[in-house]
Amino acid sequence: MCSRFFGQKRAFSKFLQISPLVKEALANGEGVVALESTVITHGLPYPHNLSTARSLEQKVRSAGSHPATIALFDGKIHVGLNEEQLEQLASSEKAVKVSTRDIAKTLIRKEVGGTTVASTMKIANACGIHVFATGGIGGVHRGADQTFDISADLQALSKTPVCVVCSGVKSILDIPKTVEYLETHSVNCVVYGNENVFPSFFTRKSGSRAQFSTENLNEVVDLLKTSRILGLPYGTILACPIPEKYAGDGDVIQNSIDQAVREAQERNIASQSVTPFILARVNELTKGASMATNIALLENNASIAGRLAAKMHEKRP
Ligand code: PSU
Repeated sequence: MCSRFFGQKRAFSKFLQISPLVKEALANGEGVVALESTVITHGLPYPHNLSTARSLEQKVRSAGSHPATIALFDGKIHVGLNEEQLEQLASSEKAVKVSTRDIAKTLIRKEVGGTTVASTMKIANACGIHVFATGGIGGVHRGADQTFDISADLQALSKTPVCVVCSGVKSILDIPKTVEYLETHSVNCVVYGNENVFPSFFTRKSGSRAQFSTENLNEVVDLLKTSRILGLPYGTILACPIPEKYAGDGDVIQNSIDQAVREAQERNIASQSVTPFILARVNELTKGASMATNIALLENNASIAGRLAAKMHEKRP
């Protein structure tokens, strides 16, 4: 496990550009939270993407940890962005979506790239960052029995010992199959709350159960540390239902999602373009309500991740 970690760090080091603040926080053993950037480049429109990127970093800081937003540009993997870099990323019209497969190609072409959950996990792990916050992970797409469309996020979760704090997966995906896949691939799947029901992104509940639920972040810290001690290479999902007061009107959002999924099929939109298309279309159909909900849950997850990362370094009796 250890040699694997150092091996990966060495392999990435030629391309890693870790910001001085993140470097110092890691060296001092302080909490660091990785933040993905596909949500900036493809998930939210400008300028909401920029204000959200800033507010997520602020939520992590207020919770006692350091943010490390991850993105690719100029042939480097940047971990921790300054204000100018955030602005550049948010306003780039040429940014590509970078899953694990695309890291090398984006580096050699020196493209601007927003990292998905999968690639952000790999990069975070190579830097020794164990906690990562996002909105939703990719999963098994509806109709995957025909299309084979399964997000590389699930593979990364099965092979990368990083904790992803998220609100589950959107019901644009097949939630029961996604949860089943996670179980098959030994990914810890914990609901943060008092009820063991896997959340459904915009709404608090799907019909699926997770591995267990807990209201105690110290228990999550123990789970992560014990998994590491055991040398288990799998990731962990900490699924956080959106706070009640922000939860969307489930029926309205569900109808919009169903319509957007139908339109994506009719227009033959496939592969990496499916999620961005559906997100944008659902936002149009809900007249912006889905974006406000999306931002609220992103911020909530960043706060929880900030608290979790800080607790990873707390001394307990
Ligand atoms: N879910 C969202 N918003 C997003 C994504 C997922 O609600 O922006 C992004 C994440 O970066 C996730 C990626 O890792 O989409 C998954 O894409 P794909 O299904 O192409 O692997």
